[in-house]
Amino acid sequence: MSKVILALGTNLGNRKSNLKRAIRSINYFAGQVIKKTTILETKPFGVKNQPYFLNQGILIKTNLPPHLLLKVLKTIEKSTGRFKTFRWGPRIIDIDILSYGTLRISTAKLRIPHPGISSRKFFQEIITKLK
Ligand code: PH2
Ligand code: MG
Ligand code: MG
Repeated sequence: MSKVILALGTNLGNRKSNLKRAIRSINYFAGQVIKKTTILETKPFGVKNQPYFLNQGILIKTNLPPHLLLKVLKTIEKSTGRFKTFRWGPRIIDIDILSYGTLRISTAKLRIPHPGISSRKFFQEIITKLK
C-alpha cells in the first residue's frame, strides 16, 4: 500500500462539482482518499488568457502500481467530462500525480515526483498541507 499525492485542477464548467465528482471516482477506482486540502483559486499559468482554476490536493492510499494508477486517472478524467484542448489549455478536470511514496520514476509517459513542482507554488502548498 502506497501513499500518493494527487493535484486536481479545473477551469471549465461547474468547477466545484468537477472536483467533487473526480474525488468520488478516485476514492472508488484508484484508492481510498485519506486527506484533502481546501480548494484554492489560482491564476492560470502557462496559457494566461483563460479562466481561473480551482486546484485541490488529495492524499490517497493505493495498491495500484504507478503506470496503472496513471491509466485509471486518465479514465476518470474522461468520465468526468474531459475533452482534448491544447497544452496548458482550459480543462474540465486534470489529475496529476505529484508523488508516489518515496518512488522516483522517469519514463516517457510518467515522471514522479511531478516535474512541475519546483515552478508551481500551489503544488508546493498542496504537498506541505498533505505531509
Ligand atoms: N494546469 C495547467 C495549466 N495552467 N494553471 C493553474 N492555476 N492551475 C492548474 O492546475 C493549471 C494551470 C495544465 O495542467
Ligand atoms: Mg496538470
Ligand atoms: Mg495532467
